[in-house]
Amino acid sequence: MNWEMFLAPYNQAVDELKVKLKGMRAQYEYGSTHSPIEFVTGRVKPIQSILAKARERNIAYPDLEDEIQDIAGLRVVCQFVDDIYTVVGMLRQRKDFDIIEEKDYISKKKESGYRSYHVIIEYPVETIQGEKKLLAEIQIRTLAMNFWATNEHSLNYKYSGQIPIEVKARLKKAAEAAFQLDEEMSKIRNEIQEAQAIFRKKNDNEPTD
Ligand code: 0O2
Repeated sequence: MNWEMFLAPYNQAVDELKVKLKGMRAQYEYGSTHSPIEFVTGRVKPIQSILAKARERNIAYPDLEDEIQDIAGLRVVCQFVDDIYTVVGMLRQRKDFDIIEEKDYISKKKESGYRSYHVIIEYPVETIQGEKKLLAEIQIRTLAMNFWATNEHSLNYKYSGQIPIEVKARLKKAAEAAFQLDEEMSKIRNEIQEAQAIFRKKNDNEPTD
């Protein structure tokens, strides 16, 4: 198996999608309006993780491309829960990829406490052999959801997926706290955005050397 060749179009897709999603944020900034996107990250799944997922699910090589939807992964992090739905709405309108599935782990969180909105897309990459359509997963979540998921992911890694019960219980409490934080921030969203608009204006008016 030539991994470099297999992963090349996925690397290209992640690079291109990062530019496109960051471009959405930049367009809001030029207009000096609140951006629903706080930041964007992207990664190609490490080979070891692809192999582990394939082993776990009994997936053979030729089916990797169809069965593992997040070999190309993008993450859009937002300030507020409502921003997530604004981003999803914008993704639905785009003409440069097709959405093939949406997984709403916000209205229905996972057993672990995980919350996030996943959009699986079919993205065309131009290669020297012609167009290649591949799957990519865009995870859209708030800063609070991201904080929780990042920490839970580290613990899962540390304990090889077998997090002790007492740590699991704490993670559930933390997930509830993150949910409450999102709720409270949503309630004072207008106040926060007014303050941020004042900062933006002040920075725009300040002379640059
Ligand atoms: P990594 O290391 O982030 O790449 P499905 O077939 O739909 O049941 P699948 O294909 O795993 O399951 O899709 P799902 O559930 O949407 O999860 C895909 C990715 O979402 C995961 O990739 C994680 O990035 C994230 N995710 C899902 N559940 C959890 C969770 O409970 N905790 C955390 N921290 N992240 C989660 P990988 O390959 O698991 O991991």
